Amino acid sequence: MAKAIAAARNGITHTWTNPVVGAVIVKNNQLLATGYHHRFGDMHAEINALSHLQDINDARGATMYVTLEPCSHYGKTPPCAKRLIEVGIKRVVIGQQDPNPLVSGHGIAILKAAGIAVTVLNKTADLNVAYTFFYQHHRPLVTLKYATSMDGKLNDGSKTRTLLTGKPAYHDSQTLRLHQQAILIGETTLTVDDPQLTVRDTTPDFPPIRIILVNNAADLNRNATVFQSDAPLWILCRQSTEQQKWPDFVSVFTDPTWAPQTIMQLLYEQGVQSLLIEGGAHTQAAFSTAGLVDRLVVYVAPLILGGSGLPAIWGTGCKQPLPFDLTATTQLGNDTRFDLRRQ
Ligand code: AOF
Ligand code: ZN
Repeated sequence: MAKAIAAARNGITHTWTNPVVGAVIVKNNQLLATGYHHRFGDMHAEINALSHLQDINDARGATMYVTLEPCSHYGKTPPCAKRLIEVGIKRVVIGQQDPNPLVSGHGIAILKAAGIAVTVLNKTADLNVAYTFFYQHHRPLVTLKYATSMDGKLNDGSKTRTLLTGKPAYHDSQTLRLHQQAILIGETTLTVDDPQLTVRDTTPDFPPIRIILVNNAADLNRNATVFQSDAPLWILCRQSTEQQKWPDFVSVFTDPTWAPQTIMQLLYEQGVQSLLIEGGAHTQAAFSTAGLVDRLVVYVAPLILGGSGLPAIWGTGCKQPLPFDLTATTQLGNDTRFDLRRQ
């Protein structure tokens, strides 16, 4: 299974809303083939492993170790469970039952009905944290990310972007974006920071959807940097007073309040499994107090801003302190990254 897990990892950042999956085929204590799901829409790991056998007849009587339950449905590809039966696999060891209701338990049932010995280990859910979370909780896994000074401030109170952290933290935050399916900011951040919200250091196979929360879509400045990339851009507005002609990469959604729960519902319906919130203080407060922050990534820069800058979370008050567990601290040049997980 360790080899199947290592193979699965090769798919990270390429499989988009599909899980990363790895598979190995073993017979007479010999590793015959390894495979993984390379990219969204491509063949599944099990079929990829079978394709690496010298002779397909070698599959007869073999054991497959696969990190996720083999699928039972006709999706972009035919069901893997059926194929494993056809080629004569005798035993399947599964790392995790598939949380996707299309498959969950059905793949195992099909294999068992064909007389295949099946073992489920429950040890690979860490490979697909957001995928698993999405199907279990019916909303995306939410990570809140911000950078602060030593006195916990986001900016110096001026109307322009305050640069707090250095180059290593910048590159690190680009990697963080690369692993997300959507990035959300509020209107003040859009105006003050004028960000592009794209992944910069690499070209992602599937760029995260950029989501901006604004009051009136008609008031948006069309020269804003966010319009200079054609990565998907969703405008969540409370009103849109005129019929606009938007570029193809833009989608507009209207709701009078856009409460965090309503945003979660939209993202769930649209199949978005992970969301990164990148500001500002009010948006961060709204999601925190709604209990919708699952992960925190905080970059702390070694300086004091003082003055009238905004604290990281500002506006809506928490009824009681929100407890997190610290999972990692990383030094990035002069800055420190704190990783926390909701208790
Ligand atoms: C994958 N790769 O290696 C396995 C998957 O739309 P499809 O046909 O690609 O099916 C996607 C679903 O298939 C996915 O949500 C999961 O339930 C199941 N297994 N998917 O992308 C794989 N084994
Ligand atoms: Zn499959």
